[in-house]
Amino acid sequence: MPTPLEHWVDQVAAHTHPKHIQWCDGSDTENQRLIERMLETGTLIELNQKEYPACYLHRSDPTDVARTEHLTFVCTVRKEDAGPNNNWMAPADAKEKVGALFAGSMKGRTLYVVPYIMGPVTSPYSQIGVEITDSPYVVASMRIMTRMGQAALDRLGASDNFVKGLHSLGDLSPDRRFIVHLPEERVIWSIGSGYGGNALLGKKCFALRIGSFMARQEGWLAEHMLILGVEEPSGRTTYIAAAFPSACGKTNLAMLVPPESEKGYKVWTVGEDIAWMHTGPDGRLWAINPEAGFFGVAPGTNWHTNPNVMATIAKNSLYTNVALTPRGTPYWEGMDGGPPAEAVDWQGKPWTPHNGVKAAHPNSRFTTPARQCPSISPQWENPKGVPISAILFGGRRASLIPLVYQSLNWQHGVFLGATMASETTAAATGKVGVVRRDPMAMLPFCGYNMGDYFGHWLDMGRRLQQAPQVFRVNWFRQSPEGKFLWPGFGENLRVLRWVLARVHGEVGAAETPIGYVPHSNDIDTSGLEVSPAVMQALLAVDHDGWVEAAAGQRKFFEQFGEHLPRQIWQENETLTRRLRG
Ligand code: OXD
Ligand code: MN
Repeated sequence: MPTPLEHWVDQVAAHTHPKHIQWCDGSDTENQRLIERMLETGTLIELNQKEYPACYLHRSDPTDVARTEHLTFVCTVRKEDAGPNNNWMAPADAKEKVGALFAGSMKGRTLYVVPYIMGPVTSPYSQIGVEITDSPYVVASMRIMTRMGQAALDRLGASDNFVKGLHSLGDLSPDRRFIVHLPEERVIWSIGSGYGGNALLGKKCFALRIGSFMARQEGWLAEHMLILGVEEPSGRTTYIAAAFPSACGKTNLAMLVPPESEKGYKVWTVGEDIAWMHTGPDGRLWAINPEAGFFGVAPGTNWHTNPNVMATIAKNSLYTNVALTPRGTPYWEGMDGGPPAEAVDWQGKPWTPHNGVKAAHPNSRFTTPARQCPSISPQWENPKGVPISAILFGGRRASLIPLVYQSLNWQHGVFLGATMASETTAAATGKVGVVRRDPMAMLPFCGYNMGDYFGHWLDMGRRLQQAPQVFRVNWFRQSPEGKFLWPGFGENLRVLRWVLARVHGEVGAAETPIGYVPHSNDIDTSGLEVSPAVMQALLAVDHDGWVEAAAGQRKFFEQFGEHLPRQIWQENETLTRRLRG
Protein backbone atom coordinates (compact mmCIF):
# COMPACT_ATOMS: atom_id res chain seq x y z
CA MET A 1 0.00 0.00 0.00
CA PRO A 2 1.59 3.37 -0.93
CA THR A 3 1.52 6.01 1.78
CA PRO A 4 -0.56 9.13 1.11
CA LEU A 5 2.69 10.93 0.27
CA GLU A 6 3.84 8.26 -2.20
CA HIS A 7 0.41 8.24 -3.78
CA TRP A 8 0.49 12.03 -4.27
CA VAL A 9 4.03 11.95 -5.72
CA ASP A 10 2.90 9.28 -8.23
CA GLN A 11 -0.10 11.39 -9.20
CA VAL A 12 1.99 14.53 -9.70
CA ALA A 13 4.64 12.66 -11.70
CA ALA A 14 1.98 11.20 -13.99
CA HIS A 15 0.78 14.75 -14.70
CA THR A 16 4.08 16.68 -14.93
CA HIS A 17 6.24 14.00 -16.68
CA PRO A 18 9.64 14.53 -15.01
CA LYS A 19 12.71 12.72 -16.29
CA HIS A 20 13.80 11.69 -12.77
CA ILE A 21 12.29 11.69 -9.31
CA GLN A 22 14.51 12.44 -6.33
CA TRP A 23 13.41 12.09 -2.72
CA CYS A 24 15.42 14.57 -0.64
CA ASP A 25 16.91 13.48 2.68
CA GLY A 26 18.47 16.86 3.51
CA SER A 27 21.97 15.40 3.91
CA ASP A 28 25.22 17.26 3.24
CA THR A 29 26.10 14.82 0.46
CA GLU A 30 22.82 15.42 -1.29
CA ASN A 31 23.21 19.19 -0.95
CA GLN A 32 26.77 19.07 -2.25
CA ARG A 33 25.66 17.15 -5.33
CA LEU A 34 22.85 19.59 -6.00
CA ILE A 35 25.20 22.57 -5.70
CA GLU A 36 27.71 20.97 -8.07
CA ARG A 37 24.98 20.36 -10.63
CA MET A 38 23.77 23.97 -10.32
CA LEU A 39 27.33 25.27 -10.76
CA GLU A 40 27.63 23.19 -13.93
CA THR A 41 24.38 24.50 -15.38
CA GLY A 42 25.02 28.13 -14.35
CA THR A 43 22.05 28.22 -11.95
CA LEU A 44 24.61 29.11 -9.28
CA ILE A 45 27.85 31.06 -9.44
CA GLU A 46 30.55 30.27 -6.92
CA LEU A 47 31.50 33.21 -4.69
CA ASN A 48 35.00 33.74 -3.31
CA GLN A 49 35.26 30.63 -1.13
CA LYS A 50 37.98 32.08 1.08
CA GLU A 51 35.88 35.05 2.13
CA TYR A 52 32.47 33.43 1.70
CA PRO A 53 32.79 29.68 2.26
CA ALA A 54 29.91 27.62 0.82
CA CYS A 55 28.22 30.78 -0.52
CA TYR A 56 26.76 31.04 -4.00
CA LEU A 57 25.06 33.61 -6.18
CA HIS A 58 21.85 32.95 -8.06
CA ARG A 59 20.42 35.29 -10.69
CA SER A 60 16.72 34.92 -11.20
CA ASP A 61 14.90 35.75 -14.39
CA PRO A 62 14.72 39.60 -14.60
CA THR A 63 10.91 39.39 -14.73
CA ASP A 64 10.86 37.25 -11.59
CA VAL A 65 12.38 39.22 -8.73
CA ALA A 66 9.64 39.80 -6.14
CA ARG A 67 6.36 38.43 -4.86
CA THR A 68 3.60 38.90 -7.40
CA GLU A 69 0.53 39.63 -5.33
CA HIS A 70 -1.73 40.17 -8.34
CA LEU A 71 -1.02 36.57 -9.44
CA THR A 72 -1.59 35.12 -5.97
CA PHE A 73 -4.99 33.57 -5.22
CA VAL A 74 -6.85 32.15 -2.26
CA CYS A 75 -9.32 29.58 -3.55
CA THR A 76 -12.00 28.90 -0.98
CA VAL A 77 -15.29 27.29 -1.99
CA ARG A 78 -17.19 30.48 -1.08
CA LYS A 79 -15.73 33.70 -2.48
CA GLU A 80 -16.59 35.68 0.64
CA ASP A 81 -14.41 33.37 2.76
CA ALA A 82 -11.35 34.61 0.84
CA GLY A 83 -12.54 38.18 1.45
CA PRO A 84 -11.85 41.46 -0.34
CA ASN A 85 -8.20 41.17 0.76
CA ASN A 86 -7.51 38.23 -1.58
CA ASN A 87 -7.74 37.46 -5.27
CA TRP A 88 -10.13 34.55 -5.61
CA MET A 89 -10.84 31.69 -7.99
CA ALA A 90 -13.21 28.79 -7.37
CA PRO A 91 -11.15 25.70 -6.42
CA ALA A 92 -12.43 23.76 -9.44
CA ASP A 93 -11.53 26.62 -11.82
CA ALA A 94 -8.09 26.98 -10.24
CA LYS A 95 -7.43 23.26 -10.60
CA GLU A 96 -8.48 23.31 -14.22
CA LYS A 97 -6.66 26.49 -15.22
CA VAL A 98 -3.46 26.07 -13.24
CA GLY A 99 -3.52 22.26 -13.53
CA ALA A 100 -3.33 22.67 -17.31
CA LEU A 101 -0.10 24.64 -16.92
CA PHE A 102 1.43 21.82 -14.87
CA ALA A 103 0.69 19.23 -17.59
CA GLY A 104 4.12 18.10 -18.79
CA SER A 105 5.77 21.09 -17.05
CA MET A 106 8.63 18.97 -15.65
CA LYS A 107 9.56 17.29 -18.95
CA GLY A 108 13.32 16.71 -19.07
CA ARG A 109 13.70 17.92 -15.47
CA THR A 110 14.09 16.25 -12.10
CA LEU A 111 11.12 16.24 -9.76
CA TYR A 112 12.38 16.77 -6.20
CA VAL A 113 10.28 15.63 -3.26
CA VAL A 114 11.12 17.98 -0.41
CA PRO A 115 9.65 16.98 2.96
CA TYR A 116 10.01 19.63 5.66
CA ILE A 117 8.98 20.61 9.15
CA MET A 118 7.88 24.13 9.98
CA GLY A 119 8.99 24.67 13.57
CA PRO A 120 11.39 22.87 15.90
CA VAL A 121 11.57 19.14 15.07
CA THR A 122 9.89 17.96 18.28
CA SER A 123 7.54 20.88 18.96
CA PRO A 124 3.85 20.02 19.28
CA TYR A 125 3.21 23.34 17.50
CA SER A 126 5.23 22.38 14.40
CA GLN A 127 3.62 21.25 11.16
CA ILE A 128 4.74 19.18 8.20
CA GLY A 129 4.76 20.16 4.57
CA VAL A 130 6.03 18.53 1.44
CA GLU A 131 7.02 20.59 -1.57
CA ILE A 132 7.35 18.95 -4.95
CA THR A 133 9.51 21.16 -7.16
CA ASP A 134 11.57 21.04 -10.34
CA SER A 135 13.95 23.77 -9.12
CA PRO A 136 17.19 22.65 -7.44
CA TYR A 137 17.62 26.26 -6.19
CA VAL A 138 14.33 25.86 -4.33
CA VAL A 139 15.56 22.58 -2.82
CA ALA A 140 18.81 24.17 -1.60
CA SER A 141 16.88 27.17 -0.24
CA MET A 142 14.28 25.01 1.53
CA ARG A 143 17.15 23.15 3.20
CA ILE A 144 18.25 26.45 4.74
CA MET A 145 14.80 27.84 5.50
CA THR A 146 13.17 24.73 7.04
CA ARG A 147 14.03 21.47 8.81
CA MET A 148 14.12 19.57 5.55
CA GLY A 149 14.58 15.89 4.72
CA GLN A 150 14.62 12.69 6.76
CA ALA A 151 13.48 14.29 10.03
CA ALA A 152 10.26 15.38 8.31
CA LEU A 153 9.69 11.95 6.73
CA ASP A 154 10.24 10.30 10.10
CA ARG A 155 7.76 12.61 11.79
CA LEU A 156 5.21 12.18 8.99
CA GLY A 157 5.31 8.36 8.78
CA ALA A 158 2.27 7.09 6.86
CA SER A 159 0.10 10.03 7.89
CA ASP A 160 -1.73 12.23 5.43
CA ASN A 161 -1.44 15.21 7.77
CA PHE A 162 0.81 17.43 5.68
CA VAL A 163 0.44 20.49 3.48
CA LYS A 164 0.86 19.59 -0.18
CA GLY A 165 2.83 22.19 -2.13
CA LEU A 166 3.40 21.71 -5.83
CA HIS A 167 5.86 24.00 -7.56
CA SER A 168 7.23 24.17 -11.08
CA LEU A 169 9.27 26.85 -12.79
CA GLY A 170 7.10 26.29 -15.85
CA ASP A 171 8.38 28.63 -18.54
CA LEU A 172 8.84 31.55 -16.08
CA SER A 173 6.47 33.68 -18.10
CA PRO A 174 4.51 36.18 -15.96
CA ASP A 175 1.54 35.39 -18.24
CA ARG A 176 1.58 31.82 -17.04
CA ARG A 177 2.49 32.49 -13.42
CA PHE A 178 0.06 31.61 -10.62
CA ILE A 179 0.42 31.10 -6.90
CA VAL A 180 -2.80 29.48 -5.77
CA HIS A 181 -3.81 28.32 -2.31
CA LEU A 182 -6.63 25.92 -1.47
CA PRO A 183 -6.71 26.37 2.30
CA GLU A 184 -9.70 24.06 2.78
CA GLU A 185 -7.65 21.22 1.25
CA ARG A 186 -4.27 22.46 2.59
CA VAL A 187 -2.91 22.56 -0.94
CA ILE A 188 -0.61 25.09 -2.68
CA TRP A 189 0.13 25.22 -6.40
CA SER A 190 2.78 27.63 -7.66
CA ILE A 191 3.98 27.81 -11.24
CA GLY A 192 6.02 30.20 -13.35
CA SER A 193 8.24 31.75 -10.66
CA GLY A 194 11.48 30.79 -8.95
CA TYR A 195 11.41 33.80 -6.60
CA GLY A 196 11.54 33.11 -2.83
CA GLY A 197 8.14 34.21 -1.62
CA ASN A 198 6.44 32.62 -4.64
CA ALA A 199 8.49 29.42 -4.77
CA LEU A 200 9.71 28.49 -1.26
CA LEU A 201 6.28 27.22 -0.36
CA GLY A 202 6.98 26.71 3.35
CA LYS A 203 7.29 30.43 3.90
CA LYS A 204 4.54 32.82 2.85
CA CYS A 205 2.27 30.20 1.25
CA PHE A 206 2.23 27.67 4.10
CA ALA A 207 3.47 29.41 7.25
CA LEU A 208 1.26 32.44 6.64
CA ARG A 209 -1.58 31.89 4.14
CA ILE A 210 -2.46 28.24 4.82
CA GLY A 211 -1.12 28.69 8.38
CA SER A 212 -3.45 31.58 9.20
CA PHE A 213 -6.41 29.58 7.89
CA MET A 214 -5.45 26.56 10.02
CA ALA A 215 -4.78 28.83 13.00
CA ARG A 216 -8.32 30.19 12.90
CA GLN A 217 -9.78 26.68 12.70
CA GLU A 218 -7.60 25.44 15.55
CA GLY A 219 -7.44 28.51 17.80
CA TRP A 220 -3.91 29.87 17.38
CA LEU A 221 -2.18 32.68 15.44
CA ALA A 222 0.10 32.52 12.36
CA GLU A 223 1.58 35.99 11.97
CA HIS A 224 4.04 38.04 9.90
CA MET A 225 6.09 38.83 13.00
CA LEU A 226 9.61 38.73 14.28
CA ILE A 227 10.22 37.33 17.77
CA LEU A 228 12.93 38.71 20.03
CA GLY A 229 13.92 38.60 23.67
CA VAL A 230 15.35 41.64 25.47
CA GLU A 231 17.62 40.75 28.36
CA GLU A 232 18.00 43.62 30.82
CA PRO A 233 21.07 44.19 32.99
CA SER A 234 19.12 42.55 35.84
CA GLY A 235 19.03 39.30 33.85
CA ARG A 236 15.28 39.51 33.20
CA THR A 237 14.39 38.52 29.61
CA THR A 238 11.10 39.68 28.09
CA TYR A 239 9.88 38.41 24.71
CA ILE A 240 8.31 40.65 22.09
CA ALA A 241 6.64 39.80 18.78
CA ALA A 242 6.48 42.53 16.15
CA ALA A 243 4.61 42.83 12.86
CA PHE A 244 6.08 45.08 10.17
CA PRO A 245 5.34 44.91 6.44
CA SER A 246 7.93 43.37 4.10
CA ALA A 247 11.27 45.20 3.94
CA CYS A 248 10.50 47.53 6.88
CA GLY A 249 13.32 46.37 9.16
CA LYS A 250 12.06 43.21 10.91
CA THR A 251 15.40 41.50 10.38
CA ASN A 252 17.33 44.48 11.76
CA LEU A 253 15.11 44.83 14.83
CA ALA A 254 15.22 41.11 15.57
CA MET A 255 19.04 41.25 15.63
CA LEU A 256 19.45 44.65 17.24
CA VAL A 257 22.84 45.34 18.79
CA PRO A 258 22.55 47.67 21.80
CA PRO A 259 24.49 50.89 21.25
CA GLU A 260 27.38 51.86 23.54
CA SER A 261 25.00 53.87 25.73
CA GLU A 262 22.84 50.79 26.44
CA LYS A 263 25.56 48.47 27.66
CA GLY A 264 24.27 45.61 29.75
CA TYR A 265 21.26 44.98 27.49
CA LYS A 266 21.17 42.08 25.06
CA VAL A 267 18.70 41.35 22.28
CA TRP A 268 18.14 37.67 21.48
CA THR A 269 16.77 36.64 18.09
CA VAL A 270 14.09 33.94 18.00
CA GLY A 271 12.71 34.73 14.53
CA GLU A 272 12.74 37.56 12.01
CA ASP A 273 9.73 37.06 9.76
CA ILE A 274 7.05 34.64 11.01
CA ALA A 275 5.60 33.70 14.40
CA TRP A 276 3.21 30.86 15.23
CA MET A 277 1.61 31.60 18.58
CA HIS A 278 -0.48 29.37 20.81
CA THR A 279 -2.17 29.76 24.18
CA GLY A 280 0.04 27.93 26.67
CA PRO A 281 -1.15 25.94 29.68
CA ASP A 282 -0.44 29.06 31.79
CA GLY A 283 -2.83 31.22 29.74
CA ARG A 284 0.00 33.23 28.18
CA LEU A 285 0.76 33.45 24.45
CA TRP A 286 3.73 31.25 23.44
CA ALA A 287 5.54 31.74 20.12
CA ILE A 288 7.69 29.54 17.93
CA ASN A 289 9.56 30.56 14.83
CA PRO A 290 8.44 28.06 12.17
CA GLU A 291 11.50 28.80 10.03
CA ALA A 292 15.11 27.65 10.27
CA GLY A 293 16.67 30.38 8.15
CA PHE A 294 16.45 34.02 7.18
CA PHE A 295 15.45 35.17 3.70
CA GLY A 296 16.40 38.80 4.10
CA VAL A 297 16.65 41.92 1.99
CA ALA A 298 20.31 42.67 1.12
CA PRO A 299 20.39 46.39 0.13
CA GLY A 300 21.00 48.62 3.13
CA THR A 301 22.41 45.73 5.18
CA ASN A 302 25.88 46.50 6.55
CA TRP A 303 28.02 46.24 9.68
CA HIS A 304 26.35 49.37 11.09
CA THR A 305 22.70 48.56 10.38
CA ASN A 306 22.91 44.87 11.25
CA PRO A 307 26.27 43.40 12.30
CA ASN A 308 24.63 40.16 13.44
CA VAL A 309 23.20 39.37 10.05
CA MET A 310 26.47 40.35 8.35
CA ALA A 311 28.22 37.73 10.49
CA THR A 312 25.46 35.21 9.76
CA ILE A 313 25.61 35.50 5.97
CA ALA A 314 29.37 35.04 5.67
CA LYS A 315 29.06 31.27 5.11
CA ASN A 316 26.64 28.57 3.92
CA SER A 317 24.41 31.19 2.30
CA LEU A 318 22.72 31.75 -1.03
CA TYR A 319 22.61 35.23 -2.51
CA THR A 320 19.98 36.14 -5.08
CA ASN A 321 20.18 39.08 -7.48
CA VAL A 322 23.05 40.89 -5.75
CA ALA A 323 26.00 42.26 -7.73
CA LEU A 324 29.37 40.50 -8.01
CA THR A 325 32.74 42.22 -7.52
CA PRO A 326 35.87 41.26 -9.47
CA ARG A 327 37.05 39.59 -6.22
CA GLY A 328 34.09 37.24 -6.39
CA THR A 329 32.32 38.76 -3.40
CA PRO A 330 28.72 39.96 -3.27
CA TYR A 331 27.88 43.66 -3.39
CA TRP A 332 24.70 45.63 -2.85
CA GLU A 333 23.82 49.27 -2.34
CA GLY A 334 24.59 50.42 1.19
CA MET A 335 27.28 47.80 1.83
CA ASP A 336 30.25 48.88 3.97
CA GLY A 337 33.15 50.47 2.18
CA GLY A 338 31.08 51.97 -0.63
CA PRO A 339 30.74 50.70 -4.18
CA PRO A 340 33.57 48.87 -5.93
CA ALA A 341 35.14 50.62 -8.93
CA GLU A 342 33.54 47.99 -11.14
CA ALA A 343 31.29 45.01 -10.75
CA VAL A 344 28.82 42.81 -12.56
CA ASP A 345 25.25 43.86 -11.79
CA TRP A 346 22.40 41.60 -10.69
CA GLN A 347 21.59 40.77 -14.30
CA GLY A 348 25.19 39.83 -15.12
CA LYS A 349 25.99 43.08 -16.98
CA PRO A 350 29.16 45.14 -16.48
CA TRP A 351 28.54 47.91 -13.92
CA THR A 352 30.36 50.95 -12.54
CA PRO A 353 29.18 53.45 -9.92
CA HIS A 354 28.80 55.98 -12.74
CA ASN A 355 26.27 54.27 -14.92
CA GLY A 356 23.32 55.48 -12.87
CA VAL A 357 21.58 52.15 -12.19
CA LYS A 358 21.53 49.99 -9.11
CA ALA A 359 24.12 47.20 -8.99
CA ALA A 360 21.95 44.91 -6.88
CA HIS A 361 18.21 44.55 -7.37
CA PRO A 362 16.37 46.55 -4.63
CA ASN A 363 14.75 43.28 -3.56
CA SER A 364 17.95 41.20 -3.76
CA ARG A 365 18.16 38.69 -0.94
CA PHE A 366 20.28 36.39 1.17
CA THR A 367 19.16 32.97 2.36
CA THR A 368 21.06 31.97 5.47
CA PRO A 369 20.82 29.50 8.37
CA ALA A 370 19.38 31.01 11.58
CA ARG A 371 21.68 28.90 13.76
CA GLN A 372 24.67 30.90 12.46
CA CYS A 373 23.33 34.16 13.87
CA PRO A 374 25.47 35.44 16.78
CA SER A 375 22.34 36.76 18.54
CA ILE A 376 20.27 33.58 18.10
CA SER A 377 18.34 32.96 21.30
CA PRO A 378 19.22 29.90 23.40
CA GLN A 379 15.43 29.35 23.37
CA TRP A 380 14.91 29.52 19.61
CA GLU A 381 14.34 25.80 19.24
CA ASN A 382 12.54 25.32 22.54
CA PRO A 383 9.58 23.10 21.54
CA LYS A 384 7.33 25.08 23.91
CA GLY A 385 8.27 28.39 22.30
CA VAL A 386 8.82 31.61 24.25
CA PRO A 387 6.17 33.57 26.22
CA ILE A 388 5.20 36.83 24.52
CA SER A 389 4.68 39.87 26.78
CA ALA A 390 4.32 42.56 24.11
CA ILE A 391 3.17 42.78 20.50
CA LEU A 392 4.33 45.68 18.34
CA PHE A 393 2.63 46.80 15.15
CA GLY A 394 4.84 49.00 13.00
CA GLY A 395 5.07 50.47 9.55
CA ARG A 396 6.91 52.96 7.45
CA ARG A 397 5.10 56.27 7.93
CA ALA A 398 6.58 59.71 7.25
CA SER A 399 3.84 61.43 9.29
CA LEU A 400 0.97 61.00 11.78
CA ILE A 401 1.99 57.80 13.63
CA PRO A 402 3.99 58.61 16.81
CA LEU A 403 7.28 56.88 17.58
CA VAL A 404 5.45 54.62 20.04
CA TYR A 405 2.13 54.36 21.85
CA GLN A 406 0.24 51.67 23.68
CA SER A 407 -3.26 50.34 23.32
CA LEU A 408 -5.76 50.71 26.14
CA ASN A 409 -6.54 46.97 26.20
CA TRP A 410 -6.51 43.86 23.94
CA GLN A 411 -9.55 44.88 21.87
CA HIS A 412 -8.08 48.31 21.27
CA GLY A 413 -4.77 46.58 20.45
CA VAL A 414 -6.48 44.50 17.76
CA PHE A 415 -7.88 47.77 16.40
CA LEU A 416 -4.36 49.27 16.33
CA GLY A 417 -3.19 46.26 14.29
CA ALA A 418 -6.25 46.43 12.04
CA THR A 419 -5.58 50.09 11.19
CA MET A 420 -1.93 49.68 10.24
CA ALA A 421 -0.80 51.25 6.99
CA SER A 422 2.66 51.52 5.49
CA GLU A 423 4.54 52.89 2.52
CA THR A 424 5.09 50.08 -0.04
CA THR A 425 8.56 48.62 -0.70
CA ALA A 426 10.31 46.59 -3.41
CA ALA A 427 9.39 43.27 -1.76
CA ALA A 428 6.34 43.03 -4.01
CA THR A 429 6.02 44.12 -7.62
CA GLY A 430 4.21 47.45 -7.95
CA LYS A 431 4.71 51.08 -7.07
CA VAL A 432 7.10 51.78 -4.19
CA GLY A 433 6.42 54.43 -1.50
CA VAL A 434 2.63 54.73 -1.59
CA VAL A 435 0.77 54.35 1.70
CA ARG A 436 -1.38 51.25 1.67
CA ARG A 437 -3.47 49.73 4.42
CA ASP A 438 -1.77 46.61 5.68
CA PRO A 439 -3.51 45.30 8.81
CA MET A 440 -1.10 43.42 11.09
CA ALA A 441 1.32 43.45 8.08
CA MET A 442 -0.82 40.53 6.85
CA LEU A 443 -2.62 42.06 3.85
CA PRO A 444 -0.63 39.94 1.33
CA PHE A 445 -0.59 36.88 3.59
CA CYS A 446 -3.94 36.42 5.34
CA GLY A 447 -5.40 33.21 3.87
CA TYR A 448 -9.02 34.16 4.51
CA ASN A 449 -11.41 37.07 4.92
CA MET A 450 -9.65 39.75 6.93
CA GLY A 451 -12.87 40.72 8.70
CA ASP A 452 -12.99 37.19 10.12
CA TYR A 453 -9.28 37.49 10.91
CA PHE A 454 -9.94 40.52 13.14
CA GLY A 455 -12.67 38.47 14.81
CA HIS A 456 -10.22 35.63 15.40
CA TRP A 457 -7.77 38.06 17.04
CA LEU A 458 -10.55 39.26 19.35
CA ASP A 459 -11.35 35.61 20.21
CA MET A 460 -7.72 34.94 21.05
CA GLY A 461 -7.90 37.71 23.64
CA ARG A 462 -10.78 35.85 25.30
CA ARG A 463 -8.71 32.64 25.41
CA LEU A 464 -5.68 34.31 27.00
CA GLN A 465 -5.55 34.79 30.76
CA GLN A 466 -2.54 37.05 30.43
CA ALA A 467 -2.64 38.68 27.00
CA PRO A 468 0.41 40.55 25.72
CA GLN A 469 0.33 44.37 25.85
CA VAL A 470 -0.06 45.87 22.38
CA PHE A 471 1.90 48.84 20.96
CA ARG A 472 2.22 50.77 17.70
CA VAL A 473 5.70 51.92 16.68
CA ASN A 474 7.05 54.02 13.81
CA TRP A 475 10.78 54.53 13.32
CA PHE A 476 10.23 56.38 10.04
CA ARG A 477 8.75 59.79 11.02
CA GLN A 478 10.18 62.60 8.88
CA SER A 479 10.50 66.36 9.21
CA PRO A 480 8.70 68.52 6.62
CA GLU A 481 12.10 68.61 4.83
CA GLY A 482 12.10 64.81 4.57
CA LYS A 483 14.72 64.12 7.24
CA PHE A 484 14.22 61.11 9.55
CA LEU A 485 13.49 62.39 13.07
CA TRP A 486 14.52 59.22 14.90
CA PRO A 487 17.94 57.56 14.42
CA GLY A 488 16.49 54.03 14.34
CA PHE A 489 18.50 50.78 14.22
CA GLY A 490 20.29 50.08 17.56
CA GLU A 491 18.73 53.17 19.12
CA ASN A 492 15.31 51.54 18.80
CA LEU A 493 16.28 49.73 22.00
CA ARG A 494 15.39 52.96 23.81
CA VAL A 495 11.82 52.52 22.62
CA LEU A 496 11.84 48.82 23.54
CA ARG A 497 12.93 49.82 27.04
CA TRP A 498 9.79 51.96 27.39
CA VAL A 499 7.74 49.01 26.13
CA LEU A 500 9.33 46.74 28.76
CA ALA A 501 8.76 49.31 31.49
CA ARG A 502 5.07 49.49 30.53
CA VAL A 503 4.76 45.70 30.40
CA HIS A 504 6.23 45.41 33.89
CA GLY A 505 4.25 48.35 35.26
CA GLU A 506 7.32 50.46 35.91
CA VAL A 507 6.46 53.71 34.10
CA GLY A 508 3.43 55.91 33.57
CA ALA A 509 2.05 57.32 30.31
CA ALA A 510 -0.26 60.04 29.05
CA GLU A 511 -3.74 58.87 28.08
CA THR A 512 -4.65 60.43 24.73
CA PRO A 513 -7.49 59.77 22.25
CA ILE A 514 -5.27 57.27 20.35
CA GLY A 515 -3.92 55.41 23.40
CA TYR A 516 -1.14 55.67 26.00
CA VAL A 517 1.69 57.90 24.76
CA PRO A 518 5.03 58.18 26.60
CA HIS A 519 5.80 61.32 28.57
CA SER A 520 8.65 62.76 26.51
CA ASN A 521 11.17 62.37 29.37
CA ASP A 522 10.38 58.70 29.73
CA ILE A 523 12.25 57.76 26.57
CA ASP A 524 15.93 58.09 27.30
CA THR A 525 17.59 60.28 24.65
CA SER A 526 20.88 60.92 26.46
CA GLY A 527 23.75 61.01 24.00
CA LEU A 528 21.44 61.30 20.99
CA GLU A 529 21.02 64.26 18.71
CA VAL A 530 17.30 64.30 19.36
CA SER A 531 16.25 67.62 20.89
CA PRO A 532 13.27 67.89 23.28
CA ALA A 533 11.38 69.63 20.46
CA VAL A 534 12.01 66.72 18.08
CA MET A 535 10.98 64.27 20.79
CA GLN A 536 7.77 66.21 21.23
CA ALA A 537 7.16 66.07 17.49
CA LEU A 538 7.81 62.31 17.52
CA LEU A 539 5.22 61.78 20.24
CA ALA A 540 2.66 64.40 19.19
CA VAL A 541 -0.94 63.41 18.54
CA ASP A 542 -2.04 65.34 15.46
CA HIS A 543 -5.79 65.70 16.09
CA ASP A 544 -6.79 66.84 12.60
CA GLY A 545 -4.64 64.15 11.01
CA TRP A 546 -6.27 61.49 13.19
CA VAL A 547 -9.80 62.70 12.40
CA GLU A 548 -8.95 62.27 8.73
CA ALA A 549 -7.35 58.87 9.42
CA ALA A 550 -10.44 57.66 11.28
CA ALA A 551 -12.60 58.59 8.28
CA GLY A 552 -10.27 56.63 5.97
CA GLN A 553 -10.35 53.68 8.35
CA ARG A 554 -14.16 53.69 8.33
CA LYS A 555 -14.09 53.43 4.52
CA PHE A 556 -11.55 50.62 4.66
CA PHE A 557 -13.59 48.66 7.20
CA GLU A 558 -16.84 49.06 5.22
CA GLN A 559 -15.60 46.68 2.52
CA PHE A 560 -15.68 43.74 4.95
CA GLY A 561 -19.45 44.14 5.44
CA GLU A 562 -20.88 41.61 7.86
CA HIS A 563 -17.50 39.93 8.35
CA LEU A 564 -16.19 42.95 10.24
CA PRO A 565 -16.59 42.46 14.01
CA ARG A 566 -18.79 45.14 15.51
CA GLN A 567 -16.13 45.80 18.18
CA ILE A 568 -13.63 46.97 15.54
CA TRP A 569 -16.18 49.33 14.03
CA GLN A 570 -17.01 50.63 17.51
CA GLU A 571 -13.34 51.23 18.29
CA ASN A 572 -13.16 53.53 15.28
CA GLU A 573 -16.31 55.37 16.34
CA THR A 574 -14.93 55.72 19.87
CA LEU A 575 -11.67 57.10 18.50
CA THR A 576 -13.61 59.67 16.47
CA ARG A 577 -15.62 60.64 19.55
CA ARG A 578 -12.51 60.96 21.72
CA LEU A 579 -10.84 63.16 19.12
CA ARG A 580 -13.89 65.43 18.99
CA GLY A 581 -14.23 65.54 22.79
C1 OXD B 1 9.48 38.37 2.81
C2 OXD B 1 8.39 39.29 2.48
O1 OXD B 1 10.15 37.86 1.90
O2 OXD B 1 7.66 39.69 3.39
O3 OXD B 1 9.66 38.11 4.01
O4 OXD B 1 8.22 39.63 1.30
MN1 MN C 1 8.15 38.88 5.31
